This record gives sequence, structure tokens and C-alpha cells, in this order.
Amino acid sequence: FLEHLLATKTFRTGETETAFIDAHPELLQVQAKPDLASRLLWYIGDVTINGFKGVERQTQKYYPELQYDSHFQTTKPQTDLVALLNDKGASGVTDWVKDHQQLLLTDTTFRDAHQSLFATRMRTRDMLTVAKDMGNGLPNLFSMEVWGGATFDVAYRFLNEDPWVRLKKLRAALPHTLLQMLFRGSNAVGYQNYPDNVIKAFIQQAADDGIDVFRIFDSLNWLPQMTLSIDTVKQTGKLAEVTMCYTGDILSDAHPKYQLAYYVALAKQLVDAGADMIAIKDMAGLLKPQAASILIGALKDAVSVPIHLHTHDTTGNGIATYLAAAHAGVDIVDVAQSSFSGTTSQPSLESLYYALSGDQRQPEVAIEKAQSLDRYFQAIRPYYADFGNGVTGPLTDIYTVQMPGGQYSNLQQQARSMGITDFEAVKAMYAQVNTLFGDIIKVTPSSKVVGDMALFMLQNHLTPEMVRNHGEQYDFPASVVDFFKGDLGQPVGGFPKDLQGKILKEQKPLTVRPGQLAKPVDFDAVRQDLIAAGMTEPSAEEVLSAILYPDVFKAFVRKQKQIGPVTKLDSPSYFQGMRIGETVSVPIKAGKTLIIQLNAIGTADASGMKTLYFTVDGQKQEIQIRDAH
Ligand code: 3PY
Ligand code: ZN
Repeated sequence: FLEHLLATKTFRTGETETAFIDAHPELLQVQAKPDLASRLLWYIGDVTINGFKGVERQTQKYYPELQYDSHFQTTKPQTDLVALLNDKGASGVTDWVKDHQQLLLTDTTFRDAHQSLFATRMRTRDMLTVAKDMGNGLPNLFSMEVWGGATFDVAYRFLNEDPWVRLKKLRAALPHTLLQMLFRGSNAVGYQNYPDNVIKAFIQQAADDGIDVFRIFDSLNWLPQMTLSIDTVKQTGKLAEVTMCYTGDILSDAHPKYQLAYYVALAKQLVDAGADMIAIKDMAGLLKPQAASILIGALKDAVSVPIHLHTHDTTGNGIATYLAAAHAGVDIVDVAQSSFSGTTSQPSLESLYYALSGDQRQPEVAIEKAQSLDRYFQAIRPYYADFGNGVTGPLTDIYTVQMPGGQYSNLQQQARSMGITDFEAVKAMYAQVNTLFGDIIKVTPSSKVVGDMALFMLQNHLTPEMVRNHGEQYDFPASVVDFFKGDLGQPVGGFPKDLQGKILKEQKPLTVRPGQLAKPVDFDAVRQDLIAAGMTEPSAEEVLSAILYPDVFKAFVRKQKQIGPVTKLDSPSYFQGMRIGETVSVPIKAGKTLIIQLNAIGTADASGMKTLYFTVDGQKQEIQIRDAH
């Protein structure tokens, strides 16, 4: 960044301090504190010239920002579940759910829907624009899933946003809606195990900042990885929705580990462990309608807590599955706004409403309001098109490949970055790796292990036979070795022993819960480290983020100092930069809006630098950016 600044001919035209800096560029080394406008211009200039991280510049299209004003009157829900949870605790809510005849809905638009369609890129700004209207237009939702999963990592790395700020702002905008998060048990919101004191502190903080419903899962359905999270959520007085991930197919005998009896026994264990509710997490869209009917019927007989069904529409039968589940007595299902639904995302809220016309379980939805909200999502969807996964219709081969909706686009990008362009070959190898590993549950992070192994085998031209017979000769990816070491816990039916030996070589596997062995983190030492690195008063949230994502968080903090308040930029400008002649207004702080105009872009000089000519609040300003192409 300093390099860019130093290359700037006139850093802030017309200001004497700039002339001084111009004359003494060395001062920038120690005292660079460019003003907010200059920092914003640098960001805008860089995206304008070089495109957004991970997006090919030539695919940039311009979409003007939609003007949207909240238009729904304040509407109280028939039952305020947030108040009920606060007054009567988890059982107050679950008793109410059990007595409620109509199907209840969780809207996932602000979390899983965009995670699964657009690599989690939806910005807080685009959520806040419509958040109040979501609460007032859909007052009878069971909950909105707004946090967790990949939110954390992506907010810091790609959106230059603090995920905790998102949570607090959504909490304020949605005072009567239960806010739900996806929590990866001992892996929290990351891809690895964290010590117990970290898990506890994270849950407590998330509860304090606004989460009401914690959907806790383990990527191998291994209960010991979830019990600490369950106990901690219960201590906070919030709802512990404990999850069984669904894999295989209970309608066939191709997956002997994952038959009906397995799920029924697991459900009973989850309830014994303290689950207030049970989630069935069908992350790949494998639960066929008839299977939903059988599974929900059996669970309703076996346990008395509410059942919440989550699916992805990847295979195209999501609505049919939900109808069958509704008739078998499921309490709640996950849906998304139509424009963010379908394929690798959840089924459409509006479609499900109509699919249940004339049915006594039809959910309470003011459908015109829902459709009006959806028009907003229809309008903003193009901002995110560059992050799409290219899936335009149902993928029925996923019934055999079993790849989670949320992984589909990630793995495509990972493969491309390794020069592997034949994604069909990746899918075929993914299925073979699953068989090689003994048919495991595949969801973050175990799905990543299978994906990493598939790419590794393709890259090295390995077949499953070669790995089975000569595995000791290869250096497998770290995630694969860690998995076989037991770092993610124990898979259903245990590890294939022979393969485990070949992958681990000299290393000894764990059989106990990894968190049991992990040393507690010293929160105060982390806080001191952050202070030493230049942060003035790290908040409890920032300390947690530094523990969960040390490098990502530090890079975020560094970048914040360089790029200014980019969260205030509209999304078309944030992702696509500006075009010549365009003007944007940026409300950088209360009472202060910058009017920025891009007047011209010069041609690259011999060293590849281009000058961008802006006007900021009537003052001319130039920035030089290196064209990286
Ligand atoms: C996540 O863990 O991010 C998921 O969405 C898993 O399905
Ligand atoms: Zn999901």
C-alpha cells in the first residue's frame, strides 16, 4: 500500500500537508495516516483497475445500486418468540412449537442461501437495507439463520467486514425474530478443533451479541464433539438445536452404516445429551421424499422434542421432500427467499407456501409481502453473479456423489486454482474417495478432507487401488493426515484400519476427543499480543476472532488501516469499482457523506501505473494504481 501511496503524484491536491508529504515521502514510512477519502479512493481505484479478488476482470459488469426504502409497517408477530425465550426459556419455545399446527419456517437467505449460491459473499449492507422489512413482512417465521458456517472466514477475508458487527446490527434490526446460527461443534466456525475454553467463550459471546438458536453439528455425527457446546448453550439459556447430518439413503441398502435404525438411535442420544430440538441436516440434498416421510415418522415416535429439517435443493426434489416431511409431522423447515433459493441453496419460501395451499399445515405467510421482499433479493442477486457456481438446474448425480451444497462452488474454485478444470472428474473422484474412506459423513470440515484428497489424487494420477495398496509411499495433504489421526473425531464405524496405518505411517491415532487434550488458550496473552501489534483496546470479540483465525484476523486489521470504511460503499462499487463519469455517494460517518466522481483514467506508464482522476466533494484528487494485468 505504501508503495502505491509513494507512487501517488498528488496525494491530496490543494492541501498543504500533502505538498509536505510529497516533498518528504520518507515520512510516510512512519506516519502514514492517509485520510478516509484517500483510503477509499485507493480501494475503489484498485478494484476498478484490477477487479475484485478472485474475479476475472473481464467478467465485470456494471449493475447500478437499487434504491430501496423500508415500506412495511411495524408488525408484531402473533407470538414473540424472542420474548418467549427470554421469559420462559428454551422449553417455553419448544412447547409452543409442539403445539403449533402449521408448519414453521426458518429463512436462511442471510446465511446458508448465499453461502451455497455465492460463496458467502452477501454483504452486511445489503442485509441491513431489508432487515427491518424482513422482520415486519415475515413476522411469523420460527427464525432467521443469519450467522455461522463460513460467515466468519469470508467476512474477514473477502468482505473486509467484522462478522460480530453484522450480528449486532441484525439483532438491533430484528428485535422480534429468533436469530439462528450454524455452529460446527468443536470446530466452532472454523475447520479445526479448538480448545474447550474457546468453544465456551465463543458461544457465550455469540449469545450475548444476539444468537438465540444454536444449530450444533459435528461433521462425523460424533456426539462427544458436541456435548460441550450443548451444555454451554443451555447455560446461556438459549436454544440448543442439536443436529444429525443425513447421508446415504435409508431407502436402499447401499449405505449399511446409515440406515433408519442408526438415525433413530442417534436422535435418542442427542436428546439424552440435552438437545432442546433436533435438526436433520441434509447438506447435500439426499433425503428423498419417501425417506423424509419414513425418517420424520420414526423420529416423531422416538423422541418428543421438535424436529427441524434442513435440506439443499441441489437434486431438485426439495419441495417434494418438505411436503412429505410436513405430512409426517416435521415442525420446522428451512427455506430461502425465491431469488436466493433452489439448486445448491434451500427450497423457496414462496413456492413451499403455494405447494401447501389447501393443506392444514400451510405456513402463516403474508404471501404478497414475501413476494415483495423477494423482489429486493431479485434486484441485488446480480451483484453477486461473479461468485456463482454455474449450477442452473437440478443435479441428480449428487444422489451418488453426495457433495454438500455449500462445498460445490468452493471445490470448483479450489480445483481451478490447482489447474484442474474437469469438475466432472473431481466429482467422480470425490465419490471414490468417500468409498475409500469407508463411506463417511461429508460436511464441513470432513467434506473438505474428501475434497482435498480427490484433488490430490487427480493431480498425482492416483487411483483408489494405488492408495489402498501403496499408500505408505505418498505424502497426503495435511487435512487428510489430520483426519486419519482423529483430529476431527471418530467416523461412524471407525477408520479403515489398513488405510489409516498407510496414511499415518509412524504417527499414532487419537481415539479420544481432541479437545480433551488441547491446552486452554490464554485469552489475556492473546489480548496482549494484539495490543503489541498495534490494536488499542481489543474487544472480547476481537480476541476470539484472533484465536479462531489468527492470520486472517491480523490481515483484516492491517487492511482496515489501509482501505478505510469500505463497508459504506454500495455493493456494485465494492465489487466492480467505478466507471468513468460515474458518481457515488458514500456515507462514511454520521453526518458526513462523500461524493466521489471518477473523471478519467490515464494509460499505464512504463512501470504499469495508471492514474485515476477523481473529484471528491468538489476537490480534484489523483491516485495511482498498478495495473496487475
Ligand atoms: C457449514 O458448516 O458452513 C455448512 O454450511 C455445512 O453444511
Ligand atoms: Zn446447509
